[in-house]
Amino acid sequence: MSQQNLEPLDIGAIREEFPILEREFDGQQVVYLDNAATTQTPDPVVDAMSDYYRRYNSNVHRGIHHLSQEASIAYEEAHDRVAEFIGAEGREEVIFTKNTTEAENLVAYSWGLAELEPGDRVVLTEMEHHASLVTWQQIAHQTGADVEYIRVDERGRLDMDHARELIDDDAAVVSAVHVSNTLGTVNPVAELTALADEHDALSVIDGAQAVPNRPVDVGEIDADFYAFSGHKMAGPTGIGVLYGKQELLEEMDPYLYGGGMIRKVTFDDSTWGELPWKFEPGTPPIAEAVGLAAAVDWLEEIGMERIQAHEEELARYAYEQLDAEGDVEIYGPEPGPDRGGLVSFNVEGVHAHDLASIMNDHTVAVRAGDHCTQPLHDKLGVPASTRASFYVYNTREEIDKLVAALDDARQLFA
Ligand code: C6P
Repeated sequence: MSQQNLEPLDIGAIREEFPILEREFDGQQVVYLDNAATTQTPDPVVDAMSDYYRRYNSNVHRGIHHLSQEASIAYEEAHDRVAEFIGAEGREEVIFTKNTTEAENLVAYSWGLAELEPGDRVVLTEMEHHASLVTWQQIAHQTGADVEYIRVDERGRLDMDHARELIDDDAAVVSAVHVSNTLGTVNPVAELTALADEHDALSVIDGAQAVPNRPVDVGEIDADFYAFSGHKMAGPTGIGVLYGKQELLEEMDPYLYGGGMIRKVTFDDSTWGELPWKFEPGTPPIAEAVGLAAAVDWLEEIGMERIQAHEEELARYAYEQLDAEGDVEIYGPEPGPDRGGLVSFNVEGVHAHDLASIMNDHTVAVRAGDHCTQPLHDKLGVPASTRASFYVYNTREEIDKLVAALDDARQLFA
């Protein structure tokens, strides 16, 4: 994408909306580089949720009193806001779930259990997060379908020749991550959904690491389903989104049953309500929906292109600084348009957890572990990696602090 014409972000002003970033531990200000796990929440989002609790907290779709009406309108309009943000046709295509994981389970249980048969092929990628990998693996065990994985090459990119081999007429599902939470790779998801479509396979895209930091248009990607989480995009925990094409959602049975999702219930049977409520039984995440809509407003006001440009710039800087160290192995593609805003790495002779612990002594928050991509780490030949992941409020100076902390780790462990 062209970064030249984009006005740079006013990071100072943005940071003022995140009091948490001023916190200090042992006299050192926190450097938060664990944004792929959860991003921080700006004041306008916290204020929107606080306003809900202070002024119109009530259950939705159940009461005819004023408070319930206000809560219901806010909850419903949050669907509209998210639909507009991702280019969906309308609220019918936006289902609120608990998180990306639940969104993936909804598709796998509701569509997968009903439709998969022995001999069908479920095509995943070797860089899938456990949220889709484990889910489809288990549904395949239950239905007799086979799971195959599109290979990841030595630079952390998908082998698209292998994808074309696997996505043939036996393929029933293609489920792929948009941006890898471990390698940072931005996958050619529109190409994958087109291949799936050519062979009448269902396409499911995990957008947990994409929607927070780049413009995403589900119409352009043309996936049947697209999943993401509120807490990775400046929104609250406890809410995720499953986008689904309306005609598919109409045909599918619910994944969870209960109140709020039915049309008619008798002692013998039940029928289902309208979309999206058919997939949202029980009391939904109302305050969280209000917070998510506020997060979308906040992100759009900054501009998704500018956020993407800022993250790409930070990822490039971090990659180059770490690469210059000599004893650091970095996973995933070189900096460029197919690398998102995170860098996973290992320092020779230092375990990832020890490194993260030294980083914490410097008040630098990073994640160490397998990042819920165990099979990918097996393939990389390491049990764990350390990951620095960036967001709209991070700076080059924070990356310098991360790099400076490496020396301590070497002295202690290498
Ligand atoms: N990754 C991390 O990398 P939930 O926890 O349901 O909100 O999101 C699950 C999920 C699904 N797909 C991808 C690509 C993800 O990165 C994640 C969450 C976090 O630190 C936690 S493992």
